[in-house]
Amino acid sequence: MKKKLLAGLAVGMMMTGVAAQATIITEIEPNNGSLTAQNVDGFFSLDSDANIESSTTIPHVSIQATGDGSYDWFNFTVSGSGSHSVLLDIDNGMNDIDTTMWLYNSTLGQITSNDDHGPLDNGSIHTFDSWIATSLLAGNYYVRIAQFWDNPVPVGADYTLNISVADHSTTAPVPEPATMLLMGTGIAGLIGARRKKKA
Ligand SMILES: [Ca+2]
Ligand SMILES: [Ca+2]
Ligand SMILES: [Ca+2]
Ligand SMILES: [Ca+2]
Repeated sequence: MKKKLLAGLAVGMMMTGVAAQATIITEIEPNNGSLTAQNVDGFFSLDSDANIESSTTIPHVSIQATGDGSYDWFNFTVSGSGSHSVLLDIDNGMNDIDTTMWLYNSTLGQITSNDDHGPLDNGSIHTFDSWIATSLLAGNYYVRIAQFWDNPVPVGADYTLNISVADHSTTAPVPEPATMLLMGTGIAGLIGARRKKKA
């Protein structure tokens, strides 16, 4: 019983460490309209991610989303003078969902939309995954995800939305030593539990 508890703790700590490094956040429902859009401003980082263009130089956030039969709205801010490059990249949509993606300004004026994108980028296995590369002035913006052409995201259909915004502020990374210490403690606990059983 104790050993199982320790093993669970160790795995939990390791998963926490990995999640913090990869900067993947989970979609929070209900985000079915602009009023309940999920704001992602607090989760940008420069963590290396092969599925995201220029991940170590352009701040980005990854949202792991799972459909529940509703539209999915997300909200982010662009800051600073002049225009800033912004990339909205759907990965892992297909074969679950043929996405369509809309970009709106703060007053819900449509800026652009995209259905499919080619050639394939890292993280997508089909050109049906959406992609918007644009340049935006400072302001608040909305992204809406639908199933082609304009239908709610089907129940259980999952996808990843990567939002990259040049010059976006990044969150302080989880301190490496603390993560390593947590993982170490978990592993030490596991070894201790095994030794006790053998003795
Ligand atoms: Ca990608
Ligand atoms: Ca939703
Ligand atoms: Ca993609
Ligand atoms: Ca599409």
